Formats: sequence, structure tokens, C-alpha cells
Amino acid sequence: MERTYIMIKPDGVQRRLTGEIIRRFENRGLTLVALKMLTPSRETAAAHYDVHKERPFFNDLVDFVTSGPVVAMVWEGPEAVKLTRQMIGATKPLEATPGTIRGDYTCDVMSNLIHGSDSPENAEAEIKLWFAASEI
Ligand code: DAT
Ligand code: MG
Repeated sequence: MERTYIMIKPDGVQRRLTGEIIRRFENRGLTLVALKMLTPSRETAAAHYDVHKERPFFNDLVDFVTSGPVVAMVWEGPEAVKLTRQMIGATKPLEATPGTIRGDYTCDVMSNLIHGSDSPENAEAEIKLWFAASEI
């Protein structure tokens, strides 16, 4: 069993896609093991996207993800990291195939609804960043 950090970004919450996204992961057979709604601080958002700090879009990204409430979650299942990344779809809109969350609901590279950890190591670090052990 593997755990991954999944976050519905402010655009997903505002577009009322929270239920649809949770439904997809539950239907697939994954288990929701933690969930909370919060508006991220700039500090947490910057730490979360630290790997992108030199990219030209970094400040816009931090502005975006702190612009309103997000739904932070931990999901568990076999190969949960790869499985959820596949269900989320690619970052580039043209590469996000229909049937994926991004491929079905967005064509924008920044307002792309959802974050999912990209490796088990990053999943562990992100779960620690966003959740206290007592919340899981
Ligand atoms: P992903 O969210 O698919 O893991 P990423 O880690 O490469 O993608 O980038 C993090 C977020 O940064 C992404 O969800 C949206 C934003 N982003 C990535 N590339 C971008 C670009 N070229 N222009 C604007 N925003 C971008
Ligand atoms: Mg990423």
C-alpha cells in the first residue's frame, strides 16, 4: 500500500468539482485517509512548490494556490502515486487526455484543478508538510 498527497486547488473548489474528483478516486478503489479544507499560507505554498522556485511562473503559482480554500487529502492504495497521477492527467493541456481529470475539466496550464505527488518520496514529504500525524 502506498500513500499520496492530493490537493484540489482553489479553481477546483470554486468550480464545485470537489465531489466529482473525490468520486473518481473512490470509484477507482482508493481509500481517503485524511481530508481538510484550508487557505494555504504563502510559506506552505512556497515550500510545497520549492522545486519550481527558479521558474518564471513561481510567483504566479504561489499567488494562485493561496487565492482561496483548497481541499488537502491523503489517498491510499496500491501504487497510489502513479495511479492518481495517471487519473489527474498531464500538466500540458494538449497532453492531458480525455478521461483524465484535467483532460475532462480544464484547458489551462495554471488553473489545472488538482495537485498530485509525483514520487513516493515527495508524497511522504508533502503529507508531512500539509498534515500533522494526528490528522491522518
Ligand atoms: P504538475 O502539477 O502536473 O505536477 P508541475 O509540478 O510541473 O506540474 O508544475 C506545478 C504547477 O505549476 C502546475 O500544476 C501548474 C504550474 N505550471 C507548470 N508549468 C507551467 C507553465 N509553463 N506555465 C504556468 N504554470 C505552470
Ligand atoms: Mg508537480
